[in-house]
Amino acid sequence: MKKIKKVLLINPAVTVSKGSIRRMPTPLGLLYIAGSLEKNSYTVSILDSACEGYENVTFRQSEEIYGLTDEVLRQRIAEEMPDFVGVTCGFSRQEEETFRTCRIVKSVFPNVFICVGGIHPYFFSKKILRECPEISFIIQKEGEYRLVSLIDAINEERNFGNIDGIAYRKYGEICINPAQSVIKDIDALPFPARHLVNMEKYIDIGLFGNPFPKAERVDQILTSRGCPYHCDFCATKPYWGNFRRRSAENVFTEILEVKQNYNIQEIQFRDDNLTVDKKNTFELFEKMKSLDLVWCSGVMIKGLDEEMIEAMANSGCYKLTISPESGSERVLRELINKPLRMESIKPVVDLAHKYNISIHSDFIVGYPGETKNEIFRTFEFAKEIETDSASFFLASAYPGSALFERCQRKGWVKEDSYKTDFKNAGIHISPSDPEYVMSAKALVELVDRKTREHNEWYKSRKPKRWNEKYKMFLKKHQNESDKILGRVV
Ligand code: B12
Repeated sequence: MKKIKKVLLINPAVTVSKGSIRRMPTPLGLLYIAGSLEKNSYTVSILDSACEGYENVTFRQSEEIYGLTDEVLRQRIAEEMPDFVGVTCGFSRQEEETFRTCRIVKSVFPNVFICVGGIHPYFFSKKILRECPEISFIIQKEGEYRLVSLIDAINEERNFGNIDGIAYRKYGEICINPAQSVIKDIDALPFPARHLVNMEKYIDIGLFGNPFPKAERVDQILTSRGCPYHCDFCATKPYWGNFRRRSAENVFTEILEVKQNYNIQEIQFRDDNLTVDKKNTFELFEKMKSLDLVWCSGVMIKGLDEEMIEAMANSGCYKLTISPESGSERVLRELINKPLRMESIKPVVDLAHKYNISIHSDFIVGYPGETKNEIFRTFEFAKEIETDSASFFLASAYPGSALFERCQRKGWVKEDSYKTDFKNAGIHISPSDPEYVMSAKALVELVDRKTREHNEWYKSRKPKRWNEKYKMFLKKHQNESDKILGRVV
């Protein structure tokens, strides 16, 4: 058999709800894997269908898909002449585009092995191997070392029995070797292989995690993996496990690299929670003070005090995204399982404002078990804490979360509702259930209306701050100004 030398990694087209801001972050997972493959002497190329085909938008029911057409994708894959193909599937909703991509790969190179990875295939390995015969392997969880082990094993004609964390077929049966190890020393990983993608296009589009940047040239960096908490709706902990971080020195070196290579002026941290290890975070902020950079991130409210917020501001922070989730302590404690005290939230928002850092807040409403009063309390609470912008999301049963399992047990979601029923997140509680509050359709309308209302309310109160905040977005995406109000991040 021909030895594998050249690996092609593909980011499929992206599916979002109609009318959403079409974000275009770098495919960080693939960039990490590429770095690791290159270190092990494989030749790698990356085909980001979403980015290359960003302008090609098609519509399917309530969804919007952006990425290369079948024809162009086929042609691009053919040009790359890969010996092995890896495809990422980070969101459950991405399943259909992932399958489409794999079918196209096989139509061009029928003998090439395809491996997929990411959160969704991990939680649905059996189902995916059953439904998509084009896929030969699924990497379980972190892929940097596992993909190299898999390709080495194929090249050396070893069997896969003792490779940690892969799913595959053997004589028609599906075998899953569970992922038993995690990468403890993230500093040991090569930096994401940004040189393999057209960074200028991502920078030009400028819609990374936070689509409302302050500076012209943005990039993202991940400083940690995993989370110390285990919120009921979230798939992070079951996938990434316990919190692990990179050293401040290692992160700082990557920041210097992106600044130097791509003239980056703004860093958006892609972490679930940037400030878990306070000592290390202070060290990073201290180093960042020497750079002419601005930054933003999502953070956990717990542990944020004046010393931390001042250090953030001094190192260039202009915006934090917090997730109070609810205006009701009962909902947080009993339903969401989030260790957050209500009275700690407003002081953090006030402190951030004192240091001229803006605050975006994410809330979840319609949580199974939540009452109508609690839902409306959340809308009031967002105003009371005076968050600069807010997104109210409908409780969503994402595969991999405890909520998804509960909803399945109760019969509130269909197995594949994440594919067809995304906007109302697939949760349908029957009117005869004690948890029923209102229909899924009414809830969707409510969250959309309340998100818009909140953001209009803030705009009319602080017009100067508002204009400043959205200046860069409007400079690049003038004709999408209405999207700011609907889903402000
Ligand atoms: C940053 C982020 C975003 C960003 C950017 C996403 C992006 N495209 O990169 C933005 C803000 C756009 C976003 C949006 C949303 N997000 Co989000 N997001 C994240 C977050 C915090 C980090 C993702 C990330 O970059 N990880 C870092 C990289 C290095 O990891 P990775 O890509 O997974 O790759 C590693 C492995 O998975 C594996 N791997 C991945 N691909 C491949 C491929 C191969 C071949 C191999 C071998 C291995 C492999 O190896 C990689 C290296 O170790 C995760 C939570 C988390 N910690 O994972 C949620 C998460 C992925 N998001 C989630 C959700 C629900 C959403 C939204 C639906 C939220 C909403 N209501 O709008 C939207 C959906 C967008 C859409 N397309 O539909 C869920 C997904 C759950 C699910 N089962 O679908 C997650 C898990 C959070 C959660 N609450 O549970 N998100």
